[in-house]
Amino acid sequence: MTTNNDQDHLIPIDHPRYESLKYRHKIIEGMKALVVAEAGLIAHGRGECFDYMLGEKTNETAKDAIEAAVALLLTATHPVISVNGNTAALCPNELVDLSEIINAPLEINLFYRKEGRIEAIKKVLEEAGAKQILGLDELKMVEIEELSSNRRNVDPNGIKIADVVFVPLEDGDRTEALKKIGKKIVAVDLNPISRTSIWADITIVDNIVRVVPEMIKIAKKLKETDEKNLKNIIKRFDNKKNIQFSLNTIIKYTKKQKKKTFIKLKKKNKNQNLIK
Ligand code: PTJ
Repeated sequence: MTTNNDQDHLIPIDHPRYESLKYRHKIIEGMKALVVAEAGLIAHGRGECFDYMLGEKTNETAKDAIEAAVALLLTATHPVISVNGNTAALCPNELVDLSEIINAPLEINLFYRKEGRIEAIKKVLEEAGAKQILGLDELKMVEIEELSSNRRNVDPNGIKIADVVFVPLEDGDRTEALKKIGKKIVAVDLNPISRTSIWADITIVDNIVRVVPEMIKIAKKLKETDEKNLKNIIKRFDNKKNIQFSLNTIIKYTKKQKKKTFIKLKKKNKNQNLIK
């Protein structure tokens, strides 16, 4: 008998949407294991929609943002990687590798609190090789007053003292609040006009599953260069322009698809008329 748990075996590797279905499945399995919040499924769907309109690939605009992001994280005194349910389900191994390479601890910070979620995410990260995880002991957490959501509880050794916070897949409020208390923010958000995207210092408009491996690659390279070079990369980067370029990519891609679809529809109508 086929059950929901067998769904991954049903995706043939040559399926044209294999990659997308594979990550959908990770999110579904993550939700069953309490790693992903129910709302995480909806957030993923929203991300998929934007990814589709960006051509589902890492473009040059995103690569520029990734390079600047890595440079900023490497020059930070206390960089921190904030981990939520979706990111833990989608790319745990890569998050652990990035954390080691850029020397930034992983801190679990959740929007949707539910008993067992922190433990479930901790397990996933530990299985991926994480040695140190922040944000685990709720009694030791301190509050960020500027924030009213659950995310206000942060680790005193992590986000609280961080100068640069990496926040992949965020809900709107936090970036704004963290900016107000003087943190620099690197965001990953497929929606270039979300509040997070607009408030962040560096906005990477791309899918987290492609971003983190690319960050690892760039970090290995940039670690070999000097501080002056890293600072120049940061100085050259213009987030406002980068967001505009991402929006242009969506517009261009949509126009191209519109043309292609019209050609297909024309052909289809012709064939149907021939059959008649
Ligand atoms: O695990 P929790 O409790 O901390 O909750 C995590 C979610 C993601 C559910 C929570 O932060 C949330 O509700 O976020 P939002 O407000 O839905 O925003 C998530 C943003 O991430 C949206 O703008 C999506 O387009 C974007 N997004 C979704 N999937 C991806 C993505 N961006 C990059 N890569 C993705 N795979």
